[in-house]
Amino acid sequence: MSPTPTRPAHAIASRVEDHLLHTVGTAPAKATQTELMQAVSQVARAELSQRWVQTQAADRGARARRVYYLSMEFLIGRTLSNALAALGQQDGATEALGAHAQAMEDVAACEPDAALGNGGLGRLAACFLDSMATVGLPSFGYGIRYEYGMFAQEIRQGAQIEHPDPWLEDGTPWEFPRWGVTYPVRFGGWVEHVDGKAIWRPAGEVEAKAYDMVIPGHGTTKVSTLRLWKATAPSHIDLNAFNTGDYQRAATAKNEYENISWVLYPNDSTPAGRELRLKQEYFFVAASVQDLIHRHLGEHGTLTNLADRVAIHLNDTHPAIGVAELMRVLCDEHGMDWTPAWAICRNTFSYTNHTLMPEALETWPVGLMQHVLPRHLEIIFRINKEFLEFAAAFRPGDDGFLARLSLIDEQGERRVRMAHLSIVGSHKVNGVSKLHSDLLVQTIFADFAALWPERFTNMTNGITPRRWLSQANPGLSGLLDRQIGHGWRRDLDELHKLAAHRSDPAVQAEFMGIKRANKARLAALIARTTGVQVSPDSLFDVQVKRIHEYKRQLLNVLHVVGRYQAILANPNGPDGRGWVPRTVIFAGKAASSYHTAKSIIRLIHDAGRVINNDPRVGDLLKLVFIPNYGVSVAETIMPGADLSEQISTAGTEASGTGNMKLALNGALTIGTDDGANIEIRQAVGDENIFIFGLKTPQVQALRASGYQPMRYYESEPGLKPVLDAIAGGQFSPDEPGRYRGLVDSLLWGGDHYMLLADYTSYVNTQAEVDALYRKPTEWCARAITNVSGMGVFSADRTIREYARQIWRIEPKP
Ligand code: 26V
Repeated sequence: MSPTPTRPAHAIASRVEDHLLHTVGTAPAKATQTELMQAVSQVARAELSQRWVQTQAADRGARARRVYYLSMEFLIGRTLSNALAALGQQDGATEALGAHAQAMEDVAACEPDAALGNGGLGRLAACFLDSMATVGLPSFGYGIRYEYGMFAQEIRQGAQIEHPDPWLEDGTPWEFPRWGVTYPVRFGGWVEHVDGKAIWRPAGEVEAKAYDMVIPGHGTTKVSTLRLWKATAPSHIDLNAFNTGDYQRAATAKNEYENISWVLYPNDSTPAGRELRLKQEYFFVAASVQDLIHRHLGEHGTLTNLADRVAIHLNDTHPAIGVAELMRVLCDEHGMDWTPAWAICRNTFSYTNHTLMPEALETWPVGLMQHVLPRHLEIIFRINKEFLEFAAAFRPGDDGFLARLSLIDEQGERRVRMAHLSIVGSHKVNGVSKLHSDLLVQTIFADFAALWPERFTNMTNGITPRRWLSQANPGLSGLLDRQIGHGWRRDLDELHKLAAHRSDPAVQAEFMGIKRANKARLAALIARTTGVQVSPDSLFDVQVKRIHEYKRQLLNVLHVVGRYQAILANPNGPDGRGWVPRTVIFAGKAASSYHTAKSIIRLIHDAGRVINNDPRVGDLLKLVFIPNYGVSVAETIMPGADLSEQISTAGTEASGTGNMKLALNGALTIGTDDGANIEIRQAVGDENIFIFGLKTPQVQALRASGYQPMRYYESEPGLKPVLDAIAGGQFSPDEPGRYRGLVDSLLWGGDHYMLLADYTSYVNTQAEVDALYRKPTEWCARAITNVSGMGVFSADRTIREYARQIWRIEPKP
């Protein structure tokens, strides 16, 4: 593929000057980096705006079937470099900035991240938008325009401190406020039943205002739209208060409405059962449903063919109330009968599950739903009644079966199970890796799978190669362009061609040179953010992701402490050949109320302080934690990694996507037989990945037979001194008991994620990693093989599968 035709550089330069003067309002000669970022963004924005108008007109003209991707989270990151790449304006922009003696990289870094998501689920949604635009799928993303995104993480004395993220403070060049696209969203009140008709008498109302972000496709002029909703007070409300002169009351009232879109819920340790969260969910779903119905009626004039023209996708259960909302709109507002409405509903919706963790499955107290959405609760009860009648006929007399299937959990405080609503209301339900999809039908959704086996399917996750290779790793991209051509950006399977060069000395030398430069860049980031100097010649061992017990960052720390002790005990290395120098790099945020996760962050810092300052260790071992992990930080980390840590307990990580980003950038994986690691192993071959530890059935069997972590503590070589050092305060001499609880949760608390059972296998496999790293040409050949095998993990592949098998939309070639 030749990337989008490039505009003459001088044309871009003159437009930048123009925007500096007329849009930014500054003298071009005096423009700061931020002002230059603004001006260059405006140049790209204008071009994207044209593409947006053209795509919309084409889709409208074709009365295209569209997919609406409903997600509470879109973790976009920065937009400028991505937009310039899609428009073929990179060279022009670089040249224009050169005239101001500025580098593109520094100017682009002035843009704040749009961090409207927590982690994997939100970033996946952002990668999907990129792919939907690139494969030319008529599509909209719908979400919330949070005023405050994911909290910023500061580390103070080793502990995480959260700060608000006012990313919109200085405005963003990337949004298009859609004046006039506003919808009312109602809450509360009661329901009257008159002549068999339900009439909802809401107690309150807010307005949802549309703000669009244009999502450019790559190698195409197609774009997609991310429509985000902002909550505002209906104008008549505050006017009344102002008229009476009561400004204080007016301001308070306004806040009560507008707080709905203020802040992203950062809590993914346990779902927040807060009323405001439920209101957020309904707010963006109700606005989106009104918007898509308005568009559909404009094009088709009837709702009877809605399911033929519209696919609505639920990204996890957060938008699941949409099932009840669509029923309400069809029946109560458009007078449709229940049965045809229900058929439309089921044929329109599809749902992705992103986690097996029982504590993460969303439920809402019936009482709260009655209070916030009384009509929706009635609808959910009716859906449930008809569903349970159907299920009872399937397995007569089995009350346990019905109780497990019910949309209402009747144990204790009655709660609505949002996953059940999503499954019953959808025609397809998918997991995000083969293993995860299998486990869904074997475990948490087994009863539904017995009823409807054909409803369940797999869509293995993917990532966009534009951001995660082309943009993040220009060095490696250049090598690929020279060796296999440019086509991989739109057809990642082309990477296969690289395999033939895996042992070519010239290619290897270049590949290693690129990795070395990326590591130097990462080392500079580490020095800047942590003050620790690390050597780019050491093995860069990377674990970057949200901090969760099941992801087992603590297992990684146990290995680091074990290695520290071994270096002290044996300075000449385990076999007298010295130690392979390692830099162990962590990054990730802990949910603010997740104490164990925060304690793990603190332990990393405490252990790092001791190890990094021990003169006996020197460069042989460094332990660092890069603060404020997010999309932009990840773009520097991924290209600089040698080793990718994907060490969750088998059967707990739904897929992982960081595993794909790291392998795509030439890191070897050390990982468990979990999530997409399994498919990565299949893609790169067993010899090119380090898989260790218990497999899912073994985890299940060991748990069933009564796992006793203490046995491992007593018998596994090296484990006891590691745990004793941490628990005894060797790394926290100012507070020796600081990590007693953490260690006790392993020894006495059941070690739920079985760190101790996998410890020895992990440590032994790390020794294999060292052995391979001593042979640079062999390591390099394997790294190249990893890159060449990653084609299948393009989000373009994932989106084509969703389009064909779930949304029934054939993407335009
Ligand atoms: C996880 C957990 C884990 C235990 C405690 C409670 C809790 C609450 C929320 C979550 C995150 C659920 C949603 C999520 O982000 N899942 C991630 O989705 C990614 C994209 O499909 C996938 O690659 C990750 O494996 C999955 O964790």
